[in-house]
Amino acid sequence: MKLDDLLIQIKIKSSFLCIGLDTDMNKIPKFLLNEDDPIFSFNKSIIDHTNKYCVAYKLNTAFYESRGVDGWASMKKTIDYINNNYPEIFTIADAKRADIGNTSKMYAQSFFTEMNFDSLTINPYMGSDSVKPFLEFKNKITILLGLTSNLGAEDIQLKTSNNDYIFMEMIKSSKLWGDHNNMMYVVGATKTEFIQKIRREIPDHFLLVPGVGAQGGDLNEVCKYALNDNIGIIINSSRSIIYASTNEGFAIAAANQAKILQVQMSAILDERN
Ligand code: NUP
Repeated sequence: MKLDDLLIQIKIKSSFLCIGLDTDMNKIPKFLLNEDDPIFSFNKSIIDHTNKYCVAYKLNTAFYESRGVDGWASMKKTIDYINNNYPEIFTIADAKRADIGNTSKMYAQSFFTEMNFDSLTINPYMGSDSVKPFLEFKNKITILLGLTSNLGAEDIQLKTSNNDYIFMEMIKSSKLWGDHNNMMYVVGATKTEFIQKIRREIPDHFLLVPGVGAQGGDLNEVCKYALNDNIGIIINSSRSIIYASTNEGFAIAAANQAKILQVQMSAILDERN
């Protein structure tokens, strides 16, 4: 999928919402546990009920990998289901990979070719040779961790070096490895005070912004600083949407939560036009 297609979806749906399918066996409704593949059954219902409000689904691979071979099968079934039924939706494997170049190539093949995700999150701190193999895949997007949402971002990313933050040094270097057509950056919604600075450095790149919802990030605050002339952001929320309810109506409850965010996004987009 190309970024142009994502932009078209954002305009059609008046939404830049990404729903995180961080599907946890301990949190899904109990009645689903009798199904052959409870994780897939849960995801399928959530996808069928929420797709009109979002432009992307992000599968954090930890929730699948933690269940071994069965989890990988649920992940593959979910991605195939999205690709076959809602091909317009942008898909993200949140796996935070990267290694020496020879190994990165294998990660890229795994998530881009075998699993058929549109994009993959990667940890850029091993440098250009660890990132370039991902960028060689046509029509796939590599999403670099820019500034993460967690408290521990202060431990290293927000320390300074050469009079700037370490994460800014990383962005300044890494933006030269590809371009805004094949790279995006993750910026946590809990770190809005840094978004203006990030936007000055990478005005054209899409930002994937997690942390709205359960982590307390504020949608309006993020948009104030992160939106660019081409919209340029996808906002992810996982737990606040998919676990809105654990009873029979769980997928409808998730859709209601997604719609609340979509309506807010639509108002923000209208205000800019
Ligand atoms: O900086 C990051 N913060 C973050 O929460 C980078 C991420 N990839 N994430 C992921 O986004 C996190 O691992 C989870 O999959 C999702 C946020 O979920 P929630 O807090 O909306 O439930």
